[in-house]
Parts: sequence; C-alpha cells; structure tokens
Amino acid sequence: MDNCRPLLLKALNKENLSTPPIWFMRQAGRYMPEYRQVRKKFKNFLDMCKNPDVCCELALQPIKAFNLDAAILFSDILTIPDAFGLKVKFEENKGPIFHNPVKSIEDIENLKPFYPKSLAYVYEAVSNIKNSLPNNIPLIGFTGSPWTLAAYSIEGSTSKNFNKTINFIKKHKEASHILLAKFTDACFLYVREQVKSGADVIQIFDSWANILDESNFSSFSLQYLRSLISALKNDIVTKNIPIILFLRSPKCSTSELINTSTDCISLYTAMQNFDIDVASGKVAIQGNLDPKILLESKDVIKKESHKILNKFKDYPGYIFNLGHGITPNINPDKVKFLTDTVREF
Ligand code: 1CP
Repeated sequence: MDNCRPLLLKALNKENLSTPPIWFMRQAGRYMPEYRQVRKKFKNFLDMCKNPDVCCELALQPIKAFNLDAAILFSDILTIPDAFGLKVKFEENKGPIFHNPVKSIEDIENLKPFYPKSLAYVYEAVSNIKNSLPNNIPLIGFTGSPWTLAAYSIEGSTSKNFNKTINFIKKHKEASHILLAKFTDACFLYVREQVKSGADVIQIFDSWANILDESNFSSFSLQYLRSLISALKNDIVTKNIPIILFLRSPKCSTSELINTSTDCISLYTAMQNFDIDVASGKVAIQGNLDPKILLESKDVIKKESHKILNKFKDYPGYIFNLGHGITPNINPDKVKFLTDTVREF
C-alpha cells in the first residue's frame, strides 16, 4: 500500500528516499511549443487563466512530456489582486500591468472586499486538473505571499528594485499593514477553496522577499507568512495539507523560516547559505539547481545535478527542483535529460 503513496508526499513527510520526487517551477510555459500553440489564441494571459479547460490542458502538458512526480495548477499569483479590482493585464512578452494600482491610503481603505467566489475559475481549473491526473501524481495549488502580492499591487508592474513600493511602505506604514492583512485573509480563503477542489499540496511564492531589509522582511513579510501558515494549519479543511514555502533570498535566519511551521522550504538558486543541519528533521527541502544550467551541455547538466543530489542524498525529505522557474529560452530536450538524469542517479 505504502508503495502507492506519491513520492512527493513521502518527501514532504520528511522521509528519506532513494530517488527524490522531481517537478519544476514554471514546468508549464513558453519554453514548450505545445504551450505556445495554445497561448497564441489569447491576447491577455489572464483571459487564458480564466478558461478552466485550457488551464487543465496546460497543466498536463509537462506531465505528458516528462513524466514528472507532481503537477502544478496552471494559473498565476496575480489572480488575487485582480479579484480586489486592481485590473491586472498581461500582454504577450510583457510583465503584468495594473490599471488600478494602490497609490494612496484611500485606495487601501476603498479596496473592494475579496469574495473567494470571484476566483471560481481557478477552483474549477483545480478540479479539472485533479480529475485528469492519475492517482499517483499529486496536484500542487499555490498563492503568492501577502508581501509579494502587495509589492506588485503598489508598484503596478514588475520592477528591478520596487523603489515605489519601498517608499510607499516607509511613508504609509499603518496602511501598508492593513493591505497586507487584507491579502493574508484573501490568500487563506483562496488556498482553502483550492484544497476543497482537490489540491494536495500548497506552495506559497514570496518571490520579492529579497527587496526587504532584515527588519522590514520581518514586519512586512515574515509576520504575514506566519499568520497565513498558522491559519492553514488550524483550519479543518487545510490542516493536513503540506505547505512548501518559496522565498527569493530573504534576509532572515534558517530558524526563522522553520518557525513559520511550513513543511518544506523551496530554496532560491542563490540561497547557498541556508543551514541544512539546522533544517534537517524539521522541514523538507526543495531545489535548487540554477535554471541557467539548462542552457549548458548535457555533461554540465549531469555534473551540476549530481552535485545537488549528492548534497541532499541523506537529507530526510528532499524534492528535486530548480532554484527558480524554467525560462522561455530553455530547450525541452534538456528538461527531459535532466529528469532522466535525476531518476538514474
Ligand atoms: O507550471 C507553472 O508553474 C505554471 C503556473 C504559474 C505559476 C506557479 C504561472 C504561469 N505563474 C506562476 C507563479 C508566479 N507568477 C510567480 C511566482 C513564481 C516566480 O517567482 O516566478 C510570479 C512572481 C508571477 C508573476 C508573473 N506572471 C510574472 C513575473 C513578472 C515579473 O515580475 O518578472 C510573469 C511574466 C507572469 C506571467 C506568467 N505566469 C505563468 C506563465 C506561464 C506566464 C507567462 C505568460 C505568457 O505566456 O505570456
């Protein structure tokens, strides 16, 4: 019976496995020709996310192509700010653009309430994908972290250093905390609906943790990650769902990350100083091959993936992944080669 339990769930349970489960952040996306075929039918990327049948097709593409150990919901983290009325658009090859970004305290006070039902298209995609997957492939649902959602919502687009956002939180501290609390509640309700619809695991993306200094990370991000994870661990629907926390180079200690009560930490490429000895037995680890290695020769891919596999060989609960998402310039053959290399190790 135990042999049938999916590898990903065993690893998240901190079991030491002879072969780690493998999946990739951004495993569905522009690097795949079959994705580009579907993508060209939609001008605005979010319109594509609002079609649950298309999301199902896209989430299954990498499973069919590479026989991975987990599927991830096809959607985006910016569905929540869109549902708050900030009107998010993605034109092809451009990042997100907010038509109503948060510009003032009044904008925060006047935000319309979050109705979880307004994202029914996401939950429908979750149940479609879940119903199409074989039983041994778990489905990962996800949300952005409250901080990362707030950063996009204030900046109104992507940015190198999010200066506008950093100035805003300095100038409007109290209102920023109100915004973060609103996003935390929304993330909780959103994740809860994804779990009700069939998500087996949840990943939280704090992709812009890196732009905060130590004290701001603690008060504007970590605090809300802790409340979100604590709410999920105390809710009847979500309490047994493993949580993976991805953060881009946060300025905090390994213990502070473990103390969020997350089940797993997904290491960003540059997080080489993460203390594995402190984490061992407390959280599972996911990651963190540099996605750029996929541009190199097969020899280099093999050498670099073996380095990571050796590093985590005896770690209790290890999931093979990249340190960030697959980029559009990657050849899918290399992704297949990497997957085979990990399985043969
Ligand atoms: O297989 C999958 O992973 C697909 C599902 C998925 C996920 C989990 C997508 C589809 N986006 C995300 C999460 C996401 N979205 C994150 C967190 C992960 C990370 O750090 O990359 C972030 C920051 C976003 C925001 C976003 N959406 C960006 C980044 C903008 C920036 O600041 O640089 C972009 C370009 C998008 C669009 C998007 N989302 C997903 C895809 C396949 C695309 C490309 C859109 C296209 O085809 O035009």
